[in-house]
Amino acid sequence: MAQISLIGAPTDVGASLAGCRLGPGALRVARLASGLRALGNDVRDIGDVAGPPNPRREPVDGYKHLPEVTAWNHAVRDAVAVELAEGRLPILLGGDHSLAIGSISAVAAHCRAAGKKLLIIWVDAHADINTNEMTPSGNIHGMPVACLLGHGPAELTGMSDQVPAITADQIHQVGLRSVDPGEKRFLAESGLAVYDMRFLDEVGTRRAMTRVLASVDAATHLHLSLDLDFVDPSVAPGVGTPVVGGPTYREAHLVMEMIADTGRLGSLDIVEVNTALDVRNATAELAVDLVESLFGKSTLLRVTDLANPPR
Ligand code: NNH
Ligand code: MN
Ligand code: MN
Ligand code: MN
Repeated sequence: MAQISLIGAPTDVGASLAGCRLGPGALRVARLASGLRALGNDVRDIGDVAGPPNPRREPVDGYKHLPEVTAWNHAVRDAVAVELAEGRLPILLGGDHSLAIGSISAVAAHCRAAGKKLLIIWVDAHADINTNEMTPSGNIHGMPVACLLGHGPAELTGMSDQVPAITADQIHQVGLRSVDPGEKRFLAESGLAVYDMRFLDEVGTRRAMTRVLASVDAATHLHLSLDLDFVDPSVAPGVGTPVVGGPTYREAHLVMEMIADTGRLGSLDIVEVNTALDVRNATAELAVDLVESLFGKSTLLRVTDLANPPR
């Protein structure tokens, strides 16, 4: 059982389409907190952090809304750091995926201070490893992995206790199926572990996840960065940049269940839920279902329950 803190960051300054600023509210309406409490967790909702509105400006030097993205990420970084310092497990409710820069910068600094080994599982249809020179869009939600690896503007690469915030061996990407040409080169050069859709098809979700999690041990802090566009858009329609050919409802659940089984989840981002594009809040409800599995909800008793069976 975990001490969980929910942190809302209602913004879409890093995205292409407006609407994921409504994500935190949609996730709350889908009963995220009560779902987690029903599993025995202590849940504190700290509310939303604040930041500037979306100015809807054109990119400058290849970055759209860099000052606004920076401001939101400072707020997220600081809120996540406070909850981690109190020994709690922060869940960032986005908002767009650029917010993972602040969230993971705080997590990386925390892990270094605590002597923990950080492994980030980046679950997404996209690689999010663009730079201002490679980006097709200028949207910073396509750049957080590059920024965390030290490639980006100083405002965003310098949010942790060191630059780069993380190294390529600390991140494994799962579910990719839309990677821009510059990103393909960057991924190959950085040697980052990518389990793309073809890999999941050929090897199977279970065996792929066994490899993703192979290095996890008692000293590991797992951070899951969950972009809801990971799941096939037939199941997760409420996202700004849907890509066909994603995991089914059950395949996505197996990914969560296998992470749950490690018992090492230390922090989580839930991002890119775009309520304005959703159908009856289905994508927020899917996110809550996935998070319940991530925190151990299962059909049958789990091995870890046997010592302490629920009544
Ligand atoms: N790769 C594209 C870009 O950089 C799309 C990124 N969109 C995402 N990423 N939703 O997860 O603009
Ligand atoms: Mn993403
Ligand atoms: Mn994505
Ligand atoms: Mn439910």
